[in-house]
Amino acid sequence: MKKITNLTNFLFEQHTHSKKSTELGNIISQIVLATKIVSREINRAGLVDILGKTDKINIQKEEVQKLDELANTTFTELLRQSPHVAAVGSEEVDNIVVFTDKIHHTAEYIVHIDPLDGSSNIDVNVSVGTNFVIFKRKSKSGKLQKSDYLQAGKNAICAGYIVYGSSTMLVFSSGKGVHGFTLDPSIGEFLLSHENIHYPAITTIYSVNESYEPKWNDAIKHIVSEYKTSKNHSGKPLSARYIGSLVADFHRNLLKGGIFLYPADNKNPNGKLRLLYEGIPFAFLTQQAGGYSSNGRLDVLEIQPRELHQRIPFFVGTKNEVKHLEKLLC
Ligand code: AHM
Ligand code: MG
Repeated sequence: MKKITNLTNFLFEQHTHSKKSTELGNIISQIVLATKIVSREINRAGLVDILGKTDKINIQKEEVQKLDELANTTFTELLRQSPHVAAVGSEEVDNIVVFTDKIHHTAEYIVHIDPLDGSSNIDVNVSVGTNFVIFKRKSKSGKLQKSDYLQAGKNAICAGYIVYGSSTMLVFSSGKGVHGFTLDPSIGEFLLSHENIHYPAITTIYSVNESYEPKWNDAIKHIVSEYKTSKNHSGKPLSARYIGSLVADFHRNLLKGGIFLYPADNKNPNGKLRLLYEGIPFAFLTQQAGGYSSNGRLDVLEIQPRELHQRIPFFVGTKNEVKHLEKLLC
């Protein structure tokens, strides 16, 4: 019989019942509970009044969708219930949300989260996701410092994403490989379904929003044109696949072998995707899965964030293909 394990037991076993596994396990349980609620709401979104926009604009100057708001409130409030979470940085909120209740006095962890990624796909029944990364604060106690929540990805202790697709799947790493858990709705549990995920050796897919080509620089134009020929690093033309939900594009490329590109262009000189809760979670998982991520010059895990909503050009996928791209861009 196939081994049946849920996420918290798995984490507990991986970290040999240590203090870290108890604390992380508690935070992950809160994320799991929020995920089940958000997944339920997404599944019945067409039936109740939660599709469409609110009348708000977020810090990114984007219109806030009702599901964005619901996901943000659900994740933030459930993380607030964990005594180990000191603060949450969310795509939907201008500033870091610091928890100051009594239960958080000894809290040591910071969670950065994009509660609902792929907003443009919400209303059309296409996969969306949630991405998160967890850091441990650097200062031991007292007021939370910028240096506690603006940490480079190489310091992360755990990262993951949830893809709300034909099934709901949570993929995570706490530094000991990348593992996928699928929600079994009949029992309401995430069960281990993909143990030790690794990028395949061969790249078969490239993912980029090619409608922006007129705004790219010549190097990016050249690299993307190579993907359609045998001149790329893989030596064979690649297939194009682009969903427009980073989680779903990343998940497919991780399982099938692909490279995802969101370059800077002359409209977005720093790219579109945000370093802390979009770049770093996928960079961390990618490193654990044997891949590589770059902003075109540097390993994303080496970049020191200067601000909460900082944007970066983002290239992520199989190691050889991303390294090849980096060489052509430098
Ligand atoms: P969001 O966080 O507002 O949903 O934006 C991020 C999304 C990513 O999921 C996706 O990779 C990208 O934006 C798609 O952008 P574009 O529509 O410009 O291709
Ligand atoms: Mg996003």
